[in-house]
Parts: sequence; structure tokens; C-alpha cells
Amino acid sequence: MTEVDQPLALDHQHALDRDCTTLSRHVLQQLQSFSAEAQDLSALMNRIALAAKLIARRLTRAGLVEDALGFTGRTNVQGESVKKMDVYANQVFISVFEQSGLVCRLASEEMEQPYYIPENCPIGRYTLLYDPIDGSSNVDINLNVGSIFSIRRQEGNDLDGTAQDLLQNGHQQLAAGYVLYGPSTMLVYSIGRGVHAFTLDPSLGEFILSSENIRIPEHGPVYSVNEGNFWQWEESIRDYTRYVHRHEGYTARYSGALVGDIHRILFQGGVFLYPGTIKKPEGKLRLLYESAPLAFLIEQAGGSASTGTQKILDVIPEKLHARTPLIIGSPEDVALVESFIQEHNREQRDRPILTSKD
Ligand code: P6P
Repeated sequence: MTEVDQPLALDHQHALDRDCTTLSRHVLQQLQSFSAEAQDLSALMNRIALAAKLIARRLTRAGLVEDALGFTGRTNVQGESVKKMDVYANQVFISVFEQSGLVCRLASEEMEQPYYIPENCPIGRYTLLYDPIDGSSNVDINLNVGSIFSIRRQEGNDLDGTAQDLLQNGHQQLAAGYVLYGPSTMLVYSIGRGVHAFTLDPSLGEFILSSENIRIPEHGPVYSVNEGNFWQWEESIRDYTRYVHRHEGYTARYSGALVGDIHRILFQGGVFLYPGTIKKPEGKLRLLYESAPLAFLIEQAGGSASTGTQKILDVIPEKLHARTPLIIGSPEDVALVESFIQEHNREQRDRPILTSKD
């Protein structure tokens, strides 16, 4: 045997195989198919990876690039101040998908109406729903931020441009996931066959498979909630918070950026809550761009996601930018929060109705 014919040492072979497991190849392996839809999903995930690389590159140099940080002075459809990075990241997704031929419509948390790509519409029958930079308040202080994405089929021609076909429950999602821009850039996704994580290797410019078939712990120590809203919560959420304050084994972690908090819980277990508040009774987080994609992914990892009284994936939005309360994470920890809500609702129901005669 010549030197070239010599087989690589097993660990080197494994490393080489792993480095060749790119996102697009993994999708096809997952589907065990080369059908048109499998090829589409593979190509869609590849485009999302390209968007993630472009955003990661900008973030890593944001402090050095003129005009990358700070606010634009505008507010978005959510009523939030728009950061320059929000605008850049939103445009990245549009540019990346305009050339793809796959996506007919882009619905972004940053845009009041969907963005149509007419030249793609006869061919590409998919809609990408995304939050281009989630947690953008962290950008200027160099803390982790994320992108959240969801892919749905476009049903019908949406000729009136109101995207009514998107007002369906989260079970209609074909794929969902997030990109975490942290010490490393990770892309975590599911096409309904488990949850898998890829880490960007900057030397290759490729996302390489780093964790496959991730399962969330049944229970974990983390509870992640902005306790500054305590005064605005329902009594049931306050009772849950008092419970974890008084019992050993809980630890509070809250970064102000949903993707990082969810990623921690995916690997360590626990629960993230953004309940309704006095100012936002329906909650702050957006169903189509944040809660539903993350619910799809966390349920694929064996976790749970609810509004407190309804599974997130069953919620049918009344409008594109609908918000929901979100309780998401390890099944035992989500169930504990729900038990306080159920108990509170039972007490409310059983409370005798006092009349003027009483
Ligand atoms: P608060 C960021 O604006 C975001 O949408 C999520 O990423 C994050 O979890 C949440 O809002 C933080 O909101 O009210 O605690 O600052």
C-alpha cells in the first residue's frame, strides 16, 4: 500500500467526516431523500447559514465598522427603537433569499408587511419568518444576540398581500431554529426530526455539526425571567417566583436576549418565562417570529412550550405580529409554572360571587 492508500487513523477519519457534515448535507441525511422538497429544505437551510455568517461577520467587527452600532432614530412596527444592526440583519435575510429562487415571501418582526419576491413566487412556495436580530439591546454592549427563523409553505397566491395563510398554528412549520452569536456562532435547527446544532468554523467558513439529536433535560435548575416585572404579573406567576425563591436547587439566569436564554435551557434544563404584564397583558414576545419557532424546536428536543394555558404550537394568531405569553423549557419545569396558573384559575372560578345582598 502506498502512503496515500493508508487509511487515516480512526479519530482523524471521524474528524474529517464531521467536518464534511455541513448543514445542507445533514438536512438530506435527515430526510433520507433527494426529493424536490428535501432539496428545497436543504437549500433553504444553506441560505440561512449564509445569512448567519454575514451577520456574525458584521457583529464581530461592529465596534470597528463605521455606523454599525447605535440606533437609527426610527421605531418599528413593534413600537421598539430600531438599531442599525436590526436594519442590517433584516436586509441580509432579504438579499440572501432574493437570489435563492426558493422563497416567495419574507415576514420579519422588523417589517409591518411581508416582503414579496415576485420573481420567486411561481417557483418558491415557501415563506421565511424571522427575527433578524433578537435581543438587539445587547449589541452595543457586546453580549450575545440571536436570529430566529421559521419556514412555512405558502398556501395560495396571497394576491391581496395580507398573508392570511400565515395565520395558522405552529404545527404548519416545516423547519425552525435559531442562530446564537456568542463566543462561537451556533445554528440550532429542526425539520421535525430532532434538534441539531452546528458551530461555525471561521477557518472553513462552514457550519459544522457539533451536537446531534439534542434532548432537553426533563428538569433543570435554571429559571429565566425578568423579575423587574414582578409588580406587573398575575398572582400565579408571583406565587411561582416565591416558590423558586424558597426552594433549594434553582438558579436565576436572564440575559435580556431570548436566544441565549433558550440555548442555556436547552442544554442545562429549566424554564424561560415571559408572562403577560399590566402593560402587555398578551405578553411581549411575538408568536410567529419568536414563540412558535422556539416552541417547535424545544418540543422536538422533548421540552414543552405554552402560553400558560395553551400549547404555543396550537395558538392561531389573529394578526401577523400577534404576541403571546411564553413559558418554555423542560417539561417538568413548564408543568410547575402551569400548575400555579391552574391553581389560581381554579381559585378564581370557585370564589363565591358576592352580590349586593351579601
Ligand atoms: P425585557 C429582546 O427585546 C426580547 O424580544 C427578547 O430577546 C428578550 O427575551 C426580551 O425581549 C427581553 O425583554 O422586557 O426583559 O427587556
